[in-house]
Amino acid sequence: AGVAIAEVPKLTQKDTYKVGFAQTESNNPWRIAQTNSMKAEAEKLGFQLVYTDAAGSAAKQVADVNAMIAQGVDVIFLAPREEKPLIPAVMAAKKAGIPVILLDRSVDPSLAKAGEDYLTFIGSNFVEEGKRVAEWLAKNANGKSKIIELEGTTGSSPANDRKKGFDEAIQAAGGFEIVASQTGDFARDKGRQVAEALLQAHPDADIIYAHNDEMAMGAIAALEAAGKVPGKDVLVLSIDGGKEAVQAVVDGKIAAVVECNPRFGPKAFETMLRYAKGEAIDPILVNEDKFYDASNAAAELANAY
Ligand code: GYE
Repeated sequence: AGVAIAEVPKLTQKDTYKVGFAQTESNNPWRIAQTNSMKAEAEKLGFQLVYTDAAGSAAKQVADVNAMIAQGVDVIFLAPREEKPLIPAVMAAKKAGIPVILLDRSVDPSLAKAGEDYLTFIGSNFVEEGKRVAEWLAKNANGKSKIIELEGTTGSSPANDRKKGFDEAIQAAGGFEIVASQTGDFARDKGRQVAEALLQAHPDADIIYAHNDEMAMGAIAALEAAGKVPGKDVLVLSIDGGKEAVQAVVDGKIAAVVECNPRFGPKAFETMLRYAKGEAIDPILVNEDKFYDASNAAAELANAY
């Protein structure tokens, strides 16, 4: 008595499925690419997709998942905006007998477990992404050393892990100093505003590390407004690797970008179908990410999302 059932709900094999996809927001090209990839794959398979957009609100996203449960979807793909507030949604789906697959962001591992409360997490290794940025700097910063870090959405797994991976690797490299680290909420305008304020407070900063392309583009606007030349006075680095950012690498405004692959559709639905067949699913399914800098950006531009 009082012991939780340590098992993900089963998924029966059927000809077609009604599938929920609870998106977190749609304010950037990465999100749009992810949504398009999910919609295209559902269409290809002839599955009905119940799509919701939480518009940047964790509370709305919980309500969206509850609405999907009420509609009786077979499975829920969830891109949890933040690590803790979406736990009740994961637990409600489990209780209703609906398997959840986490896409692109994860939930707090001390509060919900893969293979128990949800099936698996499909996405990038964010610690590794942050580490790759730091390792590039350790080799190529050319004496630049004072870093402004623009963090993603507070409490989201990519913001937590991109900070962890970067901060640890940059400390280990030695010779660098993170002079300020503040959230820009993964958004362009917020990134611009925060970069503007931090550049005023730390005029000697010569590196900006942004947790995503949107904030990097905002930081470039802030630098230019302050009369500084991105790529020359200040190195800008980011994560995501959308077309605009890869073009900025070609133009010399962004020094390097770690890709975060947004094309989830094929892998998401394949995983769901393997589960329905009764196959064992790994607790984490890691996406492969490319890396762009001046050495390959022009050649890779056409492949960027
Ligand atoms: O980097 C960002 C998006 O969760 C990995 O969220 C995703 C991040 C991505 O809004 O641009």
